[in-house]
Amino acid sequence: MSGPRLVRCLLAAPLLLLLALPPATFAHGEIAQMAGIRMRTIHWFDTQIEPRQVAVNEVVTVRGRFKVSEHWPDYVAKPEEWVFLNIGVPGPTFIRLDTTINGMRQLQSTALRRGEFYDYEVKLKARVPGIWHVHPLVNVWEAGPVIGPAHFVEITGDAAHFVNEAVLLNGERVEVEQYGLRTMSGVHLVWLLVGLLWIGYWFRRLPVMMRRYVAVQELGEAEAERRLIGWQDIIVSGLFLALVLGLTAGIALWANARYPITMPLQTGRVEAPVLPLPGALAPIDIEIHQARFNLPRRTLTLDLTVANGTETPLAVGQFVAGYVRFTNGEVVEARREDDYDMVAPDSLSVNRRTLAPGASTRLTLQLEDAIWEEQRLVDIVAEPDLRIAGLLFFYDPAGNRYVREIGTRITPEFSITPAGSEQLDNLQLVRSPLPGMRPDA
Ligand SMILES: [Cu+2]
Repeated sequence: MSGPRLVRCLLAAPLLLLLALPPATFAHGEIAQMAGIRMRTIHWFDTQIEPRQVAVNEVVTVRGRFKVSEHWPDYVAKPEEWVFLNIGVPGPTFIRLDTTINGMRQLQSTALRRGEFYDYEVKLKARVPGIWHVHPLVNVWEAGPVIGPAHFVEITGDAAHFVNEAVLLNGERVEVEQYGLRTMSGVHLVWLLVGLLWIGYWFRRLPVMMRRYVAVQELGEAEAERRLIGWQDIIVSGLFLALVLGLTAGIALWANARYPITMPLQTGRVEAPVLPLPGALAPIDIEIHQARFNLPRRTLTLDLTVANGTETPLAVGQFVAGYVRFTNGEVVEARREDDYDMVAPDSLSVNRRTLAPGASTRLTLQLEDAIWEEQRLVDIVAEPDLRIAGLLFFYDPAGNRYVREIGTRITPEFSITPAGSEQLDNLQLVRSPLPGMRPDA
């Protein structure tokens, strides 16, 4: 084998290997988004997607709550502009019957306020059989979708039995799946035919390209054009132009006569009302002293002081960042339903079991779970804004729940026991926290 050929073979070998061994797909769409965006935009909780098994035409309800983060990144378009609560499913496998946010119907775009809690409910009608991963999601204008936690819903039955009837404003009852479909196909076919005729005319004598190319090379552009395009071509082109304009006008006139009453798609937005979440009003103050993310241990350690202004002892039960929930097994019961369930049961540990009423307590919280890796939230250490946010849930002995959002810069650690970490902790205890370590609020 000659030298260059050998080199080419060697270069091609890894490519061939790639072709021969297609990599398995582990990613699941949602984790492609920047971790910082997922953890600092919408915090989803109390998500319910029920029932999980339905037949075609049956209704699935997606409901839950979310908080629009106070720590919304500066580089992401703001939710006070235009947002739309939607459902993330693979294609039109459901149709959406109704959506409400804080009890208000939401057919159009809406605006959400940072720092507020929202209750939502979406009713879906099963359309295409299969097993689908159903997420609630909020589309943010110019920022894209912010996805919520998902569950698999199985649709059984036959897609042919799907019914999507609607009564029009003129009283006509129509089946939306087929309504106007023949007209649309007809109009498309007409234009396809016009396009084919146009191409057919110019390609009627072969070869087309080479002959013209040679003429342009030999005669120059102006002379070639004069000789190649004759009177016949000009007349045919004129006829085509007249045909296109005539067809456009004709189809428009026909459509106006056939459908005399039409309504344009509605734009504009309706702003979702703000209703305070009872548990979010309790007098609990949190000061963050330090937040460290240990990459090899997949652990976030939060060093905080919690001032419990309520009249009851509290326990830290849950931390929700974006769509991921970290729960404290001693306080909150949680179960992982499938590999894509975004809950990490028993992943939250606290060095103090309860926070006495009326007192400030220094706490160390550890959130340790492989879910950081699975959901690619560890990528936060590679992002230009090392900051996270999340909701801390406290529980009293009566089972009442209190919520506070925290947000902070984090310090990444790249070895299991970073040198000097102990001394740093002691320093932090004595000194006031570094400016960068303070909560953003
Ligand atoms: Cu999914």
